[in-house]
Amino acid sequence: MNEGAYDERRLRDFIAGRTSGFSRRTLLALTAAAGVGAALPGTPAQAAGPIVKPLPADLFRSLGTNAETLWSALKGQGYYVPVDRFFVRNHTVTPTIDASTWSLEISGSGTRTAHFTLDDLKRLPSVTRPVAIECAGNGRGYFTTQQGQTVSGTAWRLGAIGVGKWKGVRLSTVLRRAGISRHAVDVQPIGLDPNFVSGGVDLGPVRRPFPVRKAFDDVLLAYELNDEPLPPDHGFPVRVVVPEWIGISSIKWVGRIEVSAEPLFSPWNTQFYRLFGEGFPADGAPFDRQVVKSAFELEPGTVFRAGTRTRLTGRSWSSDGPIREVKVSTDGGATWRRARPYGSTPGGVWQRWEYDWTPAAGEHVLLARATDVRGNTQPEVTRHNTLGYLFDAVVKVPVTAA
Ligand SMILES: Nc1nc2c(c(=O)[nH]1)N[C@H]1C(S)=C(S)[C@@H](COP(=O)(O)O)O[C@H]1N2
Ligand SMILES: [Mo]
Repeated sequence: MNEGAYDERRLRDFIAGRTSGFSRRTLLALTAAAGVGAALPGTPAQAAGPIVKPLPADLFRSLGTNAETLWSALKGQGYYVPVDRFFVRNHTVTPTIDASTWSLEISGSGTRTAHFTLDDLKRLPSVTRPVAIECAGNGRGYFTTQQGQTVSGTAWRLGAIGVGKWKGVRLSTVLRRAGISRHAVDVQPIGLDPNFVSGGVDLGPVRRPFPVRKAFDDVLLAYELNDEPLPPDHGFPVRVVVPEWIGISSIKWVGRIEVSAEPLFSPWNTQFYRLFGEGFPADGAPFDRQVVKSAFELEPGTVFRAGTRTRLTGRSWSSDGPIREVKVSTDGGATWRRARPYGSTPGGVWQRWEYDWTPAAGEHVLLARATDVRGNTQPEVTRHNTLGYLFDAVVKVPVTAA
């Protein structure tokens, strides 16, 4: 298939809501031909260390350039995850960006070119929305520790999720003002952090395209998190927030948004963030949405007092709608009972729940399984994929009572 034919087919796939069935080699060739990778002139992005905010050991587990939230640190917290414990996923480092000289460029074959300063964006009508940012690899470590499988990537437990209250401007508002063409099909935000180098290859700036349809549906350009200006680690001065889609969609430190009349590709939708392995297409299966998960607000190995009633708490979430029911087992899965939901659930992003338990002395295995309003639920085993994405199986949490 030549490139023209390929593009046509890809375009038809996009329009039909399908994104599978194309050749990886063609994709890689296209990625190379696109000539992406040059940093924007006049927008210095200095390294300030992988992560700027403090990462105390009672709030975070550090994983290279990333840090995951300890679930015990969410106990007693409200619906939103405070910034001091919001997980960070950096491909390289948090850049230092001067908001007074920063501007956002909108350009490409599907739009007129336009620039917006931070003040320009703040003058546009704003929206505030509860949205979860969750890494597609959240739970990846359990492929190994629970399923005995080999996967590559950061071995997250379940702490690569945070629900925030994001304020910003609708991407659709900005794209209309810029002068988006009716021929535009794809939108690709590009980060101002340093280029990502993998296996000695410079893959250019972090970026991942999504369809114009999604851009006009519910995507935000956020400049506030939890009623404060965006913190450096979470994308200051402006990040993209893509509700219900995997975290990589929500590009931080956005400097340019490419709007294209042709389908766009980046290593982040061809090499990474596809499902590879046995039973998947050779080119990998594409995906954008998250799955159903549950977590107890405690660490594995917690020691409880035997014979004393204790209140277990946790949270469950799905990208496909609010949670309908959570069941808990305290005996390794032999018996299950309903957990009690509590608290307000703005936007239905996740559900807090509690479960009273009086443990006998000894070892116990806790499990929680959620079902959302559409009937999606958590399996016992997640189907293996080599990059370890979308782990949704019920997690076994060993604890002790003494
Ligand atoms: N520019 C840029 N945007 C990025 C990333 C990055 O490394 N650089 N990481 C992505 C990934 S993989 C995730 S999971 C989320 C994490 O957002 P957070 O660090 O605010 O929690 O940001 C996404 N946006
Ligand atoms: Mo991620």
